[in-house]
Amino acid sequence: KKRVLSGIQSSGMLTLGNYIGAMKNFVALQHECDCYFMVADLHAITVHQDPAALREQSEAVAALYVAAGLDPKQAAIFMQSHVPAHAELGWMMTTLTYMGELERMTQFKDKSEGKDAVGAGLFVYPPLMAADILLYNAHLVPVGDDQKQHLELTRDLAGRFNQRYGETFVVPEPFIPKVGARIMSLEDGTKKMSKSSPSAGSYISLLDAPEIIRKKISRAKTDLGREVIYDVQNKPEISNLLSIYAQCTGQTVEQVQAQYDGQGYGAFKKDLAEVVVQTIEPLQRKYHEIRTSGEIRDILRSGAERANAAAEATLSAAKEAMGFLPRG
Ligand code: AQP
Repeated sequence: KKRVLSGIQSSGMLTLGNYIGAMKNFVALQHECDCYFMVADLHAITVHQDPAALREQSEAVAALYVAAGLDPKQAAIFMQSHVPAHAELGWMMTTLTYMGELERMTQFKDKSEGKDAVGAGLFVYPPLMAADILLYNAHLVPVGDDQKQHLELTRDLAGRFNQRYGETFVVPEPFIPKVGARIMSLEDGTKKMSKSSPSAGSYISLLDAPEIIRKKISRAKTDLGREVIYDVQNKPEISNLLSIYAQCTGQTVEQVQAQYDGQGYGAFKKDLAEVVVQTIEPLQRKYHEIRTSGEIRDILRSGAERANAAAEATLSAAKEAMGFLPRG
């Protein structure tokens, strides 16, 4: 069986972008692969988090995994901070990484742009992400398009470690969806939909009430003209809405486009809102059941046990290869 590792930061409420770009694939892979899905709380603190909010968001992300269809009996669902090996191997990978490599990361450039105080954690985030993946010797990493560059660096670091210290890690492959790998902001079709955006109208949260979803979609920016056509270059906003529609209904973008041939943006957006509500409502029902039952703590406890067992074995091998003295 192929091994899979991925995660989502608990830096806010998950968006439709996280669902389409990442979580849907987590669910699809869980039966055929040996899966580990973490809530990336160590990554979340690369930007300041209020402690109470971080606790709530972390539990919420774990519950959303289950609500979206992850089965804790199949996949290990765990908090990154419950597996200390992440921080340890993260440090080891940081020492293998060049400053120049980190300076080239577009996510760092985007997130630090215009800020005068930028946390060092944001800069060294990629080697921690490499450690996350390499600890499980993951073959596949289901992520959205924005993580492609970090994954390339992970592959380079795995290769560098193996070359310097002997074969230790599996070099992982990205698993990126063909459509929906980059869902864009509802207010700007050139920017990624992001859970930590200061503007709530730019994203659909998985916990937004149906009326809010309808309002956000009706206000979503649309390109000039009135034809519902998929053309990312000239019509980025309507193309994004077409991808969302297609991803929620399981149709191709061409099918959706044909369905709205000759109809204006208004009719399309109205239907899109219903399609999104229908996708999210069952997930929300399940989410509230899970939160009320309190079962998430048990799920995380057993997930952490499985994850620690796998991660500690790899960490020991990596430490030995690097030349650390065994504790005896
Ligand atoms: N807009 C998106 N479209 C498709 N996929 C997306 N992902 C994120 N945004 C989109 C994918 O979701 C996974 C988890 O992302 P993350 O939490 O690790 O951080 P991120 O990529 O930086 O996502 P956000 O939502 O923008 O978070 P913040 O605002 O905290 O930085 C990844 O697989 C990602 O590709």
